[in-house]
Amino acid sequence: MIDLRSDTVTQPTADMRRVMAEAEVGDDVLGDDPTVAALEARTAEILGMAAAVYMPSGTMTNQVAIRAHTEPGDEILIEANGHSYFYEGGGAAALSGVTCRLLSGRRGIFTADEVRGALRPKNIHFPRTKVVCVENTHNRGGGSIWPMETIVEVAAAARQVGLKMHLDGARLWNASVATGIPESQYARHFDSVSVCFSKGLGAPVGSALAGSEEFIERARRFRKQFGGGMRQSGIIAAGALYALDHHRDRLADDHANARKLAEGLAGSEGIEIDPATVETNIVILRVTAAPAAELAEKLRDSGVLVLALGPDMIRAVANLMVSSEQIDQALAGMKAVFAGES
Ligand code: TLP
Repeated sequence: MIDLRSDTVTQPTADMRRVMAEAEVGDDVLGDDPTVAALEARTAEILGMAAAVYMPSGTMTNQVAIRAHTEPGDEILIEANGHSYFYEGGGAAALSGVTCRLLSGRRGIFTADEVRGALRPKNIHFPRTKVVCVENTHNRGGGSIWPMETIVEVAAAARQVGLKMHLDGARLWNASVATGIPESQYARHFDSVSVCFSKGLGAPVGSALAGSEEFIERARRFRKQFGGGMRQSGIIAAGALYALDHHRDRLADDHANARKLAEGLAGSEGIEIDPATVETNIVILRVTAAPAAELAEKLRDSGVLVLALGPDMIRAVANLMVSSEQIDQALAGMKAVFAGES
């Protein structure tokens, strides 16, 4: 099987497993795990932020960030396809008691004017808006990269009225590799940044939330409250540390593979894809021949795994487990299925 469902399917390499097996560990809830502490320090350093805290998942880092920036009854601004709204089980409502005001972006990207348009006067009738959530790269936007000038403008609009900025940077590594802009240059426009180790980087578990010392201290309290305090978690943090130092640059291979897939599929019967929109490792296809779920089933029969993300939307994600040769094989299978030949 050629597994293009997600970059979350990536498995730890032999070298990564070796480092994990030998990791020094301790009880992290008691502050005793040296490997977790090293991962948190390294993440904060890469992002140019004061502190970071390790958690089991990207969902938890986003939800803890929302909780730490708000109080029940507040409101957050997020794009309508944003992961923290779309794919986190209604966590913002359930765990933080906040409402989501949805902005309609283009490929996940919205403007400062759209933020300004959503601002409310100070009045007892309204929820208090607290934070603007940005996702870079944007998952349902097709791995799209936020232009730096748009980030700067959105951050300025937010700051002007005292709103905080949160970055869901699950795939910030991909944005940095694609643009050559260091992660820290993106991060400096945000009050909190969530990054994932278990996607393109190939580590088995975990994400980190970074921010000021004070913010991270507050986040640690909510991590515990949400059940994310871990013991001897250095064994998984070691995989993440290894990935930070060894697997970031190789994301360029995934980007090349995604581009190759998109270029190979462009113009095929039964689908719409503009390869110029493929900026990182995610390829989103509009399918016209049959419902996406049906096509995904047929692709499975021909040895290619993808996800149907909507009635006419299929996502293929290049990742560490898929070689350039396998992309060629996947291409042949996909073309046949989309053309109704198998
Ligand atoms: N995304 C997963 C699914 O949940 C859709 C995927 O396969 O892409 N932020 C972004 C931008 C994400 O894409 C994801 C995972 C998360 C946060 C959540 O990370 P986890 O899965 O660790 O909770």
